Amino acid sequence: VQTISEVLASQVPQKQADLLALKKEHGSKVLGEVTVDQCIGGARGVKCMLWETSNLDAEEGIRFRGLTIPDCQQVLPTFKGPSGPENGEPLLESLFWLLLTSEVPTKEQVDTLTADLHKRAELPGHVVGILNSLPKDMHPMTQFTIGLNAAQTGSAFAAAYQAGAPKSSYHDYVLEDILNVVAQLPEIAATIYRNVYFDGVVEKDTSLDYSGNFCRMLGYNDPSFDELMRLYLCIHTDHEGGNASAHTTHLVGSTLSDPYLSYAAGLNALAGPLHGLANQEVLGWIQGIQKKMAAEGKEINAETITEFTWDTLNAKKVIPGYGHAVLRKTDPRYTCQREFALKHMPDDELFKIVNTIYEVMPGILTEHGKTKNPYPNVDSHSGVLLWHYGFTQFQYYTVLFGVSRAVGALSQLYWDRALGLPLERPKSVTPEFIKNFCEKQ
Ligand code: FAM
Repeated sequence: VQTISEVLASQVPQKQADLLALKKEHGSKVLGEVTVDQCIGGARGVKCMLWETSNLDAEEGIRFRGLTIPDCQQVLPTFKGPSGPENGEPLLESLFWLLLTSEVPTKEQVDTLTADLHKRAELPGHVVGILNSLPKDMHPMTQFTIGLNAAQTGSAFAAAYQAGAPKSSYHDYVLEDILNVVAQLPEIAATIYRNVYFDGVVEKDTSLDYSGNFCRMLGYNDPSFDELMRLYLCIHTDHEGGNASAHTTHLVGSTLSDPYLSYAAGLNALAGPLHGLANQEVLGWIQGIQKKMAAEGKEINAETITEFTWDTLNAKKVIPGYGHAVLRKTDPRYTCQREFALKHMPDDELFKIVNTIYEVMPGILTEHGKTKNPYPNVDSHSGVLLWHYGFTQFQYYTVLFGVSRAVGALSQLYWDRALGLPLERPKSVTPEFIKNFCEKQ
């Protein structure tokens, strides 16, 4: 069975030639214009970066190497069997293989990757000590990025670059780092969780897959929760290149900062409330409803949720878990979580509240008239599933998002280096320039 490194090495020459041919044939062609609104408004829709591992369609949502989430659930190897819903959710390692190679792996290939990641999971000696020294009230995402930066002493790319490695070999060392980072993130994440909320003890079980072992390290021993973790980690991996955590990783990596430093930067973007921290914000918002209705002795229903929503909007605050910079329909990452809940926890209290929110929110946000997308995104459902299994520490939720997003952002980083993509450096313009330039038009 070919290992992931062997498969990738066999693909690089042809991919390099294909990109050169694309550049040669179409390099001077125009992909679109940039308006003043886009320049001032966060570059929405500006086509100016190459990303091959996934693509996001505003209407239908994400495709991982051309496959939708239901496609992945059909064809990617699962924990029990080769593939198919009766065998459960795809393994994160299956999706990692697909994102890196664009090929659907066999269960045998995935098993080699699982074993390889377990082998690479040992943290450098000083990392746990540094994590244990951090204050318990430091946000878990801040601890996470410190832990990853601390592990950077293990970067093969940084060492090779300092030793004068030729540019043609960069992607080989970057792949080493990428596999090591993905392998080490669960123990860094679990150490933080066990330190902050329990006794600091992390128990591994490397007889399981990546997700199952991660659940044991977190202190969970429920095969149903293992299945949720497989789904959760798969759907948060990649959402094309423009989202803040993927884009930051790509930008920092373009300076030849190694994958540890590049993804640590991406994690700091993910820690933002408008991005990955929204999954924590959703639970806080729902708890706000529960507290208010309990205090007023009212039932939580469409009417009281509507009232609470308008209170939030009138206070000039956003409804976490709704809206999206690209999506204009319900996020398929929401839909697959809903299906998981219908299958595993149809009578869950919080699931019923999320359903009622879904019934009223699009109408309210449309009436409010500001957001371009009144539908739910991935974050409005993820906390409900975790909470059901007793994972109620929602200040920690974005760390789980961070373990997953590494797989997407770093899979692309491999191809950035293998294809020799240069330092990313868009042109900024001053207000005066815009004024003068536009007055001449
Ligand atoms: N609640 C209230 N107002 C919202 C809103 C929401 N859920 N979503 C957008 N708006 C507002 C937005 O604040 C803006 O108002 P201002 O002009 O006063 O700034 C207006 O609607 C137009 O915004 P937009 O063009 O529709 O959205 P953006 O592309 O600017 O922003 C989001 C996209 C995701 C940042 C925005 O929808 C939002 O803040 N959502 C709530 C936070 C959230 O759930 N983020 C997680 C997104 C998820 F995909 C992820 O990254 N994990």
